[in-house]
Amino acid sequence: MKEKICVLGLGYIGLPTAAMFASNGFDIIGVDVNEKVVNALNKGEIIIEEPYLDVMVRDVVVSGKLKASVKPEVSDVYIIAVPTPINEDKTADMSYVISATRSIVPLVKKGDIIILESTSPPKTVEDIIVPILKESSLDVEEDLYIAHSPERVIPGKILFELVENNRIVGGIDEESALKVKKLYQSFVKGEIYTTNATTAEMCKLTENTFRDVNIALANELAMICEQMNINVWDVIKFSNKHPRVNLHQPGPGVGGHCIAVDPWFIVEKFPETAKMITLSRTINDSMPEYVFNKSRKILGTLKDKKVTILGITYKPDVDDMRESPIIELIELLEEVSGITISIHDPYVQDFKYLEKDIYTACKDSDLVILGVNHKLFSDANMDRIYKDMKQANILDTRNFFDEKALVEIGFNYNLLGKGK
Ligand code: SAJ
Repeated sequence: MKEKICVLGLGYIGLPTAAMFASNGFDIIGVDVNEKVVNALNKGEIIIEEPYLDVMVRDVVVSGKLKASVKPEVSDVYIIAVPTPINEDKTADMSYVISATRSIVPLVKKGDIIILESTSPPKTVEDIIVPILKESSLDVEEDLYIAHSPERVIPGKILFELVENNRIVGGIDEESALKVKKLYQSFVKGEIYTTNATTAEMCKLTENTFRDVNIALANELAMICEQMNINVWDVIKFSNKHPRVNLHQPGPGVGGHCIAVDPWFIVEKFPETAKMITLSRTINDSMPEYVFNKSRKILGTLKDKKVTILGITYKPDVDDMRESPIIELIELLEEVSGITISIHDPYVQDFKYLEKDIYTACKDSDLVILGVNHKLFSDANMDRIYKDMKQANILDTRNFFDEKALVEIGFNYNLLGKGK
């Protein structure tokens, strides 16, 4: 008999995970505190954008394998996939994890499996999950199987990566880890490595910190290369030809709910020791202001000018705006007196200054800033944009445009990380 699984949290991770288990024959009850999400889901609809997820969800709702509710139900497995946002003081807000865990205390029975998927500070399973579950009448270590199995999928490719990626399962004991490994093996094609819970927590944070530190290095190199009047994108491209070098790309900052956040979960626990991690966060967080200052230099002054931003999501080809550095850039621009801001993003339906049409957004503009390299932008007729702009200045923060082609049209092309 297949187990019944209760997935708590139906966001970017919980929902695809729930749908994936459901389409592999499990009975799933998906739980979310947001009634809108629950009602939509019970009609077979989803309110997030992720390729192929709508089709998969519709199928499993129609077949009765996935149902949604605002309250958890007695199940055999509980997967906690609620958000772990960051507080103002850069500590993790664990309130959703805590309340999700509390909500299953009255339901858990001997032999149940509890999995934390949410990215969490080290020792969350040991210091938060296990003590809360001890509020039940069970002998937690004896009766329950508990593990952390961090999600590692990338938005935009979630369904593919859920199946193909390797996975880590960190149990409170070996038996827990092996039980949870077996469960994920029902759909995961990648390797599943077992370890203890704290190691698994630290692996997830380390992966995203690795990326953040590398991006910070790329951003620092971008600023250095500008001062030397050379092109950082060439420096990175050619350096990466070395077999043991893998530099990341510079940009206007780091967004999303993962890379810009997770390193702080290590810093929170080890503020004195985590020096490089803290510095990397600071460098990446300073990039919107760097782009703002570069824009000012291009125009002399931003006062009374029209600035157009192409792309405001946190990365290309997604609708996700969480922690987008471009939003911070917009906030800086808003402080300039007399400025007109115009935005075009084909993935965003609802935001201030938004123009549905790229040409309207660029019309009479003094500066176009390419914030995110959505592939769709390559369809734009740059001749037409050039003709309609008041001053044909472009600031490309992603090395997206073909510099030669734009210069030929007549643009004053500026690239982040390249001096004039
Ligand atoms: N970025 C750069 N330069 C780069 C790469 C990225 O500036 O060279 C920026 C992007 O523009 C974006 C941000 O970093 O603003 C993060 O984007 P991303 O595509 O690197 O990562 P996320 O946040 O979408 O997803 C990451 C992934 N982690 C790793 O690749 C190690 C994903 O596998 C995780 O599951 C996800 O975080 C998560 O949920 O933690």
